[in-house]
Amino acid sequence: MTSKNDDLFARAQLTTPGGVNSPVRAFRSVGGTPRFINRAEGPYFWDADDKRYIDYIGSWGPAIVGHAHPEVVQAVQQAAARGLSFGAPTEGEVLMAEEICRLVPSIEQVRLVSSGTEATMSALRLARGATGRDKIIKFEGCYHGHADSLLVKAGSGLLTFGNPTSAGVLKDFIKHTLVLDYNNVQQLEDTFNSIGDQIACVIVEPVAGNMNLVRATPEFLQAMRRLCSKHGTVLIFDEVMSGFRVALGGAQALHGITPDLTALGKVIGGGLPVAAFGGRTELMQQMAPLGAVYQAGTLSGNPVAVAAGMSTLKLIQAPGFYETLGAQTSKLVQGLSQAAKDAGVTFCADSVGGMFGLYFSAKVPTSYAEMLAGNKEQFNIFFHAMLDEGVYFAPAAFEAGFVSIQHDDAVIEATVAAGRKAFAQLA
Ligand code: HOZ
Repeated sequence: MTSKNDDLFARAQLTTPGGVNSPVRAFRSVGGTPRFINRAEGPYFWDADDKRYIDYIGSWGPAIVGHAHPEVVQAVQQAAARGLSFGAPTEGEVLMAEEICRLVPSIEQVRLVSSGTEATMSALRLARGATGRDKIIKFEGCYHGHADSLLVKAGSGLLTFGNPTSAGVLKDFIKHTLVLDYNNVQQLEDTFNSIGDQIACVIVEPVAGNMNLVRATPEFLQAMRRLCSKHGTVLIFDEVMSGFRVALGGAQALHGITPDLTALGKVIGGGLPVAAFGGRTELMQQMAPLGAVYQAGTLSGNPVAVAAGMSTLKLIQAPGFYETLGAQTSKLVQGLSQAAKDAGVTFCADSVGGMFGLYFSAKVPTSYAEMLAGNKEQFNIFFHAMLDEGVYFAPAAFEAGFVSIQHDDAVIEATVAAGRKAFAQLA
């Protein structure tokens, strides 16, 4: 039987590099034909052949209230009817800035942008502008979008395709980027002891979601905070994934750590392009038009995107939202872990709030090296077996997964039942 997914993929490759507009979508790591998604609702989406999948990427995080939530759709429709884009300020942007500052106390002022890449890139520029220093620290396996100076030993698609540092990034652009090991406190301390006063910023995913899911240890984040404060270095939490996902206040709320700047995205756009960076007023006021650090965007604070984001931010504040989201995500990882154990497959899983990781290894990884040691071949077999059963996980072993509030018990149980069949293929 011919598949519309195959047809679309063949056509797409004629006019688009690799047939996709973002590399991981191409299924090159797992093999096979990418599914072309036609529509989505709640915890499900349907491909071009009208096959239904339980969706565990949720647009890589934004679909936290489920796909096409009626309130979000209505907010978008109403905003669109008032005009799509003005290139001038709107009340919605004021409301969103106020809401972000209220929900994330480390953010006293915020600038809205359109993508996580823009948010981290601008935060980096601000840190360098504010400190007058060149060097930055990032951690191996963390992915902060595709700005040049951050595309070094990065996770996500770069890791998936084995090119952790992108071609086309000039050595001159990255000579100031120091890459350290995630969760290695001693190495961080040694680096600060030798060149701390030259470091503009440390940027970190406080829950890494681009090398599968790897938690930062409390000691690691606390050391980072202490060392940055001591040396006048700006601490940037990249919470594009973890923000409003692992808890209402993000990973910084879970850890009780106050970064100087935070990058946000995904959930705050509710599926449309909104991202943000923000932090201490004294720092943020160095941005143009008040200060000398420049950043701008025609679609920044777009009224339709802000409407989607604001209605999503309202829905996630329903009583018990994060308790339910976290509980459902735990049920998923526990159910799959039990299914693997019953089948005799070496497997484990972890979750933080509504974000999870699946690992074909004996223990949950705490570092990039441990994560790389997982059995990628087994993941690929598992991925395709689940896909056949109508369950869509991220098409790469080095990505985190995402659960929505619409993944109820029946959905989780159906996933675990599919998992039992998939693990049986690996036993
Ligand atoms: N870089 C994203 C995953 N970490 C994938 C984005 C996409 O393909 O939509």
